[in-house]
Amino acid sequence: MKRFTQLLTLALTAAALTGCCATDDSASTTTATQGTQKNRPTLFASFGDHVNVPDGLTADKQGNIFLSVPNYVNPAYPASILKRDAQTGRWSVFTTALTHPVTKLAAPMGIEAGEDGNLYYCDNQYFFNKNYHSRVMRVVINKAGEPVRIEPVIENIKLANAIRLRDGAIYFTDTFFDLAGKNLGGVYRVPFSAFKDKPARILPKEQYEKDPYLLGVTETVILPHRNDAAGADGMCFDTDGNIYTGTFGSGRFYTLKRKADGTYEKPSILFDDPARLPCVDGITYYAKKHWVIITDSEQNAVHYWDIKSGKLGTLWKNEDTDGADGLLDQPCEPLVIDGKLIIVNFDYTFPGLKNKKNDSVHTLSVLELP
Ligand SMILES: [Ca+2]
Ligand SMILES: [Ca+2]
Ligand SMILES: [Ca+2]
Repeated sequence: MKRFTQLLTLALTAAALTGCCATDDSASTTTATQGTQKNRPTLFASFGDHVNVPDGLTADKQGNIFLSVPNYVNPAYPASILKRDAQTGRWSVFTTALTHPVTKLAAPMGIEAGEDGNLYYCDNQYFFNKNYHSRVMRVVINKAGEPVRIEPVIENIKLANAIRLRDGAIYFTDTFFDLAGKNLGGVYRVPFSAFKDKPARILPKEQYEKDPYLLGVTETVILPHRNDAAGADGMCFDTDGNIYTGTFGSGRFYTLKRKADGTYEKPSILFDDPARLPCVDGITYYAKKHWVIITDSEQNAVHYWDIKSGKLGTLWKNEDTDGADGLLDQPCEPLVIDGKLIIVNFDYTFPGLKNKKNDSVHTLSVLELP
């Protein structure tokens, strides 16, 4: 795999030299189109078509950043995981993603660096086949930091979306249950012990109430201008281990409170006003302010939930754009690193979003956190 990755990196470097190179921290000179004028995002990175749809972000202990790249717009470019070297700031292909034996495609979404030195990611097969082909995958990494192999650890998922690791378990969201009359999504917890010998399997959705791995469900109230039933999308913990999640289709924002014994209360709604928050995509925790940061794919916005005051605020919002100057173009996963917020622009549009075009500019944005 190392040799293949090196060859691919060389090929992509050559492509970059002909006009699609990644850049960091480029200053922006154009003015904002709309929204809160402070916190204006700037361009963090821009890629050629080998990154035609990026999604997830994580950082390892050394500060290297990993970006998952499902490439839904043009899967002729293989789905992959890119790495930004903490020392040089250079991007390269860390590995291509493992394809599914039925769909022959891969689609890495939420990604998290584990304490064990490996990478874990959600493989979203739902856009190719809705019949439970999505999985949680592990990229096994050796002591030299090179990827050795990729293997499934959790199977039988509908739309594996966000992933977090904590207390010896994988937590992930499944965005669709596809049960008639109920627009459900779910948050799952699968301990590492459950996939020691072979991949763990969650139950089919008809049996969700009996699934020992299911922590709780979300419910989406469909917005007419979107007609999107998508449920639980992003997910994070705060320092006390409480979980936050929200629905992509309607922006209903939930918490699952951690009990003293380490189990979780059922989800309770913290905020439910689609006029202000119509869509929850990526979620991350900003410890310094005790905020949950939320990207809003519909409105090209970044919001925050102030846990102490129980109020929603907006850091930034802009109109439709291709993102070339760093503005948001259907923002998905955010990452807090070194006092900055890096935001991936998914730019793979769905009905009713501000983003009207899967354009040819593929970017990450960055904004300074207060
Ligand atoms: Ca997502
Ligand atoms: Ca774009
Ligand atoms: Ca766009």
